[in-house]
Amino acid sequence: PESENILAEFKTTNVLSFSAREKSIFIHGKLADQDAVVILEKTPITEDSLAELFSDSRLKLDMRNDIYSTYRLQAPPQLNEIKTTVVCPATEKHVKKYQRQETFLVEETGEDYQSITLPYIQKQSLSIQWVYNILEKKAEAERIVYEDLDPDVGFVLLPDFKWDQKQVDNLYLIAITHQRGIRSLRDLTSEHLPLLHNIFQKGKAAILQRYSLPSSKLRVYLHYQPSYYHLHVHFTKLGYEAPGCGVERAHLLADVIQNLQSDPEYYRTRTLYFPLRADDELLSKFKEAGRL
Ligand code: M7G
Repeated sequence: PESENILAEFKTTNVLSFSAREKSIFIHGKLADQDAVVILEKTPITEDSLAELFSDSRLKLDMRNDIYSTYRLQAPPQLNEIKTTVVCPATEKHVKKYQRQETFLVEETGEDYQSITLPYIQKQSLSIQWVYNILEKKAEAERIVYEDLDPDVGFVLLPDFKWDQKQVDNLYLIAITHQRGIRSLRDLTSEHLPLLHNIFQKGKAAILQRYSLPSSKLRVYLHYQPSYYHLHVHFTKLGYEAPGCGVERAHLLADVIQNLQSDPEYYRTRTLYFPLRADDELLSKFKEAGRL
């Protein structure tokens, strides 16, 4: 569906980050007096589109030298789209999330979690209204790839909004649990093993069925710290370096399951390591507590 060009009114405040290699730019600005973050990203060129690209484009010669020549190809509009994400109204946390920043590794014991992290996330974390909208079919209902409605072990599997679904090479889905109140890895105990097994097995089966991608091609993991404190599992294509998926934040679901099998309280008690941005208030809390 077509919608009016809201970006005509967008006023740029500053560029949060830019990558020539990833062909993306993250911009902070105003949309009708509200803070907004806009992400623009050129999409990959797929093999399927080549025939159309070659036959329907205009080619302008830049230079020719011996056996070498370079051109500018003007692709037809449908093959030259820019994936655009708008967050509006954006909170200060959103602006920070997308700003390139130096990061520091934090060492969080089970006690640190109780005394520093938990009180902080209880008052400061990003809203998870978007998650409830998905679970209640108030948004993205038509995008759902698979759903298990069981209130305990059920979940919704759907494309992550980072994925435009045009090619399987950068496949990215998320499984969101129907059960509410599981904030993160830290809340998991052996009681949740049936839930985790269910997401793992049925998520992989649904992806095989829909995208013909076998589980040997999938990276299935949780983030700690996540940005949104409602349990969800990331499914990405192996080998695709999804943005924001640093090794320090990722915990493979297969490992999470095994760790809980060998110690029911594993994630309550272990020291966990994760990077935080220089301007993250949680980092200041760790500093204030003398833990950094
Ligand atoms: P996370 O580990 O909490 O945080 O993952 P991260 O964004 O720092 O990785 C949340 C995941 O949900 C991310 O992969 C987001 O791209 C994705 N996501 C966030 N929002 C607000 C939406 C949304 O509204 N719809 C969908 N489909 N995915 C979203």
